[in-house]
Amino acid sequence: MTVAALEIPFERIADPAVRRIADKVAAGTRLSQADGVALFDSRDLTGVGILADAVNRSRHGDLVTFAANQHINPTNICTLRKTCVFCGYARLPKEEGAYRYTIEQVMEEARQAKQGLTREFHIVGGLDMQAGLAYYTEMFRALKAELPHVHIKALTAVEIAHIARIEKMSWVEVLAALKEAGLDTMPGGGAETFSAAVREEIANKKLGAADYIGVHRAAHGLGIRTNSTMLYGHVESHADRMEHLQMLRDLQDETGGFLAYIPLAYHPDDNELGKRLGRQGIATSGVDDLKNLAVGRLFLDNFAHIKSHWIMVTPFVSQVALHYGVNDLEGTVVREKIYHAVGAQTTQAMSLDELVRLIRGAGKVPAERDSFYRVLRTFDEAVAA
Ligand code: V47
Ligand code: SF4
Repeated sequence: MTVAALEIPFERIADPAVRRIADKVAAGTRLSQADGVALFDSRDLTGVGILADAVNRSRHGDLVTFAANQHINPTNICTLRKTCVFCGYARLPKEEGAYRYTIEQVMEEARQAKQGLTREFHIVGGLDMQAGLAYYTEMFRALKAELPHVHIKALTAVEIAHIARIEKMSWVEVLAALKEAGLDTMPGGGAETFSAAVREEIANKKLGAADYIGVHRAAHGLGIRTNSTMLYGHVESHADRMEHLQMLRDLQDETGGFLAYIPLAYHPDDNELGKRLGRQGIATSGVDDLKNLAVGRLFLDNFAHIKSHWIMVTPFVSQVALHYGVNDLEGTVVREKIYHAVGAQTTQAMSLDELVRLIRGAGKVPAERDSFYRVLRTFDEAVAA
């Protein structure tokens, strides 16, 4: 989608290396992995941002979208609990804090959507041996029966491969059964960083890069659109980041099935890797957060949408990111009175009014979208729920 001509203010880009890349962008030449590394290496954050902003504006103008979604995590029991050393969420079955919802518990949580604005459930959890195909097909059927208007975005590629393994089925068979039960799209989690050396260090038992791509290819083949992610800010190099983005761009060339790219900032608290790196309390920097979003916008020329996850990088960095190539914001959006009534923390959800204010504060036009990025309503003036 192009809404305007690409206009790059070259004179505002200080670093000659970034200006050379701007020439390529202006000529419609694809960026190489080496270009991506040069952008990450450059100290001219402003120049990189100006370039990404120009590309974003040519595609989306001033429009910034968000979806009203509700996250549901049905189980935190995970067989990889000891080997994904960056994860603070998973538990072993008998460990304190371990839980697996019954379908009724999932429904109780989902019913909050009845009075609210929720149009999408984002459902992901651990690799739980007791959560096989029947658990999820029953869950999706129950959700669709009671809340048919809510889109189901569920299960990462890693969870799909796990279900396939425990059920002794192929990925395609699992995906087809889930689709039939109500699965609409899939989130992009589980990608981490594709480099084999990095995976060996942070997630040595997790589904490998080729299989993550394989599951997404299988989903796209069945008409299931998916998102993509990259976990950054741990032990990966700039070259590792670009190898990762190359694999995503290649699959997108092949299938066109990705909806969005979401770089995920590594959080070092309450996990083994953070302790090992001596990084507890030291999250990624705002500069690196903005760079990851901007380089994603520039390198992934075949992706329509770049999403910032404000829960991970703070609402303020996400707001600034709207000038660094980002056209979409992720995050639970619940009306204030509703999420306070159910006891949610303000740090886990943002009211619609707050989100709209944040986007407007960046000089942009907020718009609510559906899960396929179709605009449902724009907020030109007063917020009307
Ligand atoms: O795959 C785990 C990441 C992901 C940590 O597709 C961590 O729309 C930071 O993928 N620090 C799950 N990140 C979340 C995810 C996601 C989020 C929002 C939207 C979408 C989408 C997908 O969270 C995991 C992993 O990469 N993660 N531990 C951590 N310590
Ligand atoms: Fe955590 Fe997911 Fe790894 Fe399980 S597979 S330990 S839930 S990151």
